[in-house]
Amino acid sequence: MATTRGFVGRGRAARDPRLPPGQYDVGSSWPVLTAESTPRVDPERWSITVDGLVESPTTWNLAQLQALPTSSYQGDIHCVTTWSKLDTSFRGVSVDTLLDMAGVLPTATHMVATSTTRYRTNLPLDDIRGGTAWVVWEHEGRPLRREHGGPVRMIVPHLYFWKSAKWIERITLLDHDEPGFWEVNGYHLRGNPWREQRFDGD
Ligand SMILES: Nc1nc2c(c(=O)[nH]1)N[C@H]1C(S)=C(S)[C@@H](COP(=O)(O)O)O[C@H]1N2
Ligand SMILES: [Mo]
Repeated sequence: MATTRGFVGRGRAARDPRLPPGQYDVGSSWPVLTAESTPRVDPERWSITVDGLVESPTTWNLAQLQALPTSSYQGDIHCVTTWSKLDTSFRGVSVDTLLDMAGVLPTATHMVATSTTRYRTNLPLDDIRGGTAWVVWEHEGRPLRREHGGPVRMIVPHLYFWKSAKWIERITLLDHDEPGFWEVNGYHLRGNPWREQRFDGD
C-alpha cells in the first residue's frame, strides 16, 4: 500500500532523547502527586535531621540549611505515572554536604527519607552520593510551593520522582534496605526510569 513520505515522516516524529521509555513531556506544567493531605509546614519551625548510622546526628533549621554552600540542579524529572518535566531547575544544598557534616559510618548502605507527614521512601547510598541528590527550597528561582513540598523537599532526579520526598524532615542512614510508602505497595525498590523500574519485579 502506498503512503506519502510526508505522512510516514510525521508518524515517526523524533522522540526527545531526554524522555525515558514510556514517558511523555508535560511541557511547562508541573503536576502535583501527593498521597497524603498537603501539610502546612511553618518554615520558622521546620528542621531537617540526619541520623541513624552517622558519627554525629545533626539537625539544621532553615536558616542554618540556607547558610551552607548552595548547589543547583538543572535538568529533567520523571514520575512513574509517565509524566516527565524537562529542563527544570531547583536550588538547595547537596545531600552530600549534610552527610559529610554528620559523618556517615562505614556500615551504612541505605537511607530512608521521612516527611513531616510520615511519608517514607528508601534509597541506596550509591544513589544519593556524588552530587545526585539535593534538599531544595527553590524551584525556577521561586520559593518551592507548598503542594510541591515547600518549604523543603528532597530531589533525586535520576530516579522516578516518588523517591523525592516532599516536606522532608529526616534522613536516616541504615545498614539494610527498608521499603517506604510506595515500595511496600508494589513499587520498585530502586526506581530507575531508564530501566523502567516501575514495579516490584521490573
Ligand atoms: N511526602 C510526599 N512526598 C512525595 C509524594 C507524596 O505523596 N508525599 N509523592 C511522590 C511522587 S509519586 C512524586 S511523582 C513526586 C511528586 O512531586 P510533585 O507533586 O511536586 O510533582 O513527589 C514524591 N514525593
Ligand atoms: Mo510519582
